Amino acid sequence: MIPTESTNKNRIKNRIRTAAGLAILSISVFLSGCGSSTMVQTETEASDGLISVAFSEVGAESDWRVANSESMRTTFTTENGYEFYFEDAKGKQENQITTLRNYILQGVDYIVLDPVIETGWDEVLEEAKDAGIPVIVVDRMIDVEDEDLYTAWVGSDFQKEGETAMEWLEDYLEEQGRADDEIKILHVVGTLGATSQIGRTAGLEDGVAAHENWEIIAQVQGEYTQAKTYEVVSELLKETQDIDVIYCENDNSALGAIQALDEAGISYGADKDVIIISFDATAVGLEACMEGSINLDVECNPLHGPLVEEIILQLEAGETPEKLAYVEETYFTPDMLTEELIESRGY
Ligand code: GZL
Repeated sequence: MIPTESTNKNRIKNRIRTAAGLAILSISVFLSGCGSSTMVQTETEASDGLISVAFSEVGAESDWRVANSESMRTTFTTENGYEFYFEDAKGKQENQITTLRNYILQGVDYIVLDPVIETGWDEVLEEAKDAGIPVIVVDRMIDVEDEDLYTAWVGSDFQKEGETAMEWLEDYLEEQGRADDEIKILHVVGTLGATSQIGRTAGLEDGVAAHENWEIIAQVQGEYTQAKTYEVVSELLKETQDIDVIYCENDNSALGAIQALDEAGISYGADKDVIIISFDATAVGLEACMEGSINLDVECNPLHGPLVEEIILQLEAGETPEKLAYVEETYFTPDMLTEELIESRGY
């Protein structure tokens, strides 16, 4: 959607504010001796009439992440009236902070941040605020002293995702006649400190606390990747194979666990010994679910681009967006899935 006349006026106002903010920032940074000697660029390269949107992405660690990046790229196109900047932090917060500082010096109109972990953002977001650049947080949340350091957040209710998994597990065990069995759970944890990890772990731990016959027998760090999960689950299977459920905090971790189970000759999935629970509902996860290798895949919608654009257009029109915007999500079991449905989802 091409911005209207009023949005151009707001942007010019924004840029004047940005230039002033940057002038102060560059003088203070220069005087403090830790700034570069080159003149601070106070304007992006964006040709006139385009809104510059600069995205700091966590990395490319999972299929979910790739879909999230693609959603932003396909939303903020030149045809839609945007100049889009993108940096992949390779999972490192220090890379994101450097990227944000570069965006601030470029004087972009908007910063979009997917924070690898929740803490450590106050200082750089103060700099963005001083430069007059609104920050929209997506996916994971930030834990900052001053909530005004970000304008809005778009993402999922991760604890609810975990609770959904626990409610499904209770019903599934009931159907299987295992409601009173001792249930041993292996927990494959996502990136420690990520909001998605904090929420999904809380959902699991609350579910276990509510069932005295359920027990988490081990927590291993899968880091949201197939390779790391394969490594840590393979190691654990050398110690014990007395496992009823493997709770994987994303699809790539579920695929890593499945790879380790295959090598150990352990059956898993629909109506088998080991129940596999996963999160994200990306195509790779849903394919495994449809064939019965994953019992439950809880959706985590990565398509944040359109919601972020709604927020930016509200700001351009001088309106105040909601602080928090939750994406719609559901869950999938093998009986719910077809090739057509998976194809239709686009990620
Ligand atoms: C969830 C997101 C998580 C995904 C993983 O919103 O933060 O990070 O569940 C991704 O696949 O790596």
